[in-house]
Amino acid sequence: MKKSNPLYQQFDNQLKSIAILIDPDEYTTLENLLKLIDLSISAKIDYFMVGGSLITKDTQQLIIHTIKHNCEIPVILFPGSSMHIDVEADGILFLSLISGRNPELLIGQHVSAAPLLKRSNIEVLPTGYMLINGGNDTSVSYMSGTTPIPADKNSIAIATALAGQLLGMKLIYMEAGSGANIPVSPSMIQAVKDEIDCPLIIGGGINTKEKAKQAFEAGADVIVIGNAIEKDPNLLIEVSHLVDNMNRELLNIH
Ligand code: 1GP
Repeated sequence: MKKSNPLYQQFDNQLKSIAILIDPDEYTTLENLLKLIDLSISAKIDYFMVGGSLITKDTQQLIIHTIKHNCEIPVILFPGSSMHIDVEADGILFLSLISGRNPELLIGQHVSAAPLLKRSNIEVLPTGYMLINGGNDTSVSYMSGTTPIPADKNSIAIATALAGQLLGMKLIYMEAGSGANIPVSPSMIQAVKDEIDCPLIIGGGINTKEKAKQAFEAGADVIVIGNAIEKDPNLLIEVSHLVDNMNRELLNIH
């Protein structure tokens, strides 16, 4: 028997959350990783996500192992392929790239990964993954061989997210791509959030507190920050205060 669904319950708790994305290819030193873990503990971040669309270094296992031994923050795999599974992780975004038409990323990789996942204790989080045009070419679009949804086509985003939900996906992740010039627009976030019932994750190009605030106010339940943390560690503290205030309001605590 698998354990119950603690991660999914956390995602579905109606509160705002922050996830830090660690790309194994961006790993520099153990010292820097430990600093990031300390910072994440003080900022009370909710999740670490580890992974990326192209992994060329063998650092993922070390990163996950180090996090698991230094804090209680859950580690969620953000895999680019079925080869990127690590049983030490707490959960996996079982991503189906529903904005694309690449069968490998809609079902193929999942078939390869399913037996290992079934035998593991990793909590599987079925996720409809949608690429949205962020104004520049991104690794994820190139590596997946798929065309992102145009940034101003809210109706396509809504229909795609709804299809994902009707197929049984438990989370929807709208992604402008790591380092996107333009994050997913508040208008698209709101349009999709108004139509779906499941938690909405937003990532790609969120590099200021204002962009984080806009995404949350538009309806994001979780925001994912990757690149920006390396450049400005204070951002994490700022966004954490923001989330804290928003959650206090949601819980009506003053
Ligand atoms: C990418 O959404 C994540 O998959 C994070 O993007 O690196 O731009 O924050 P950034």
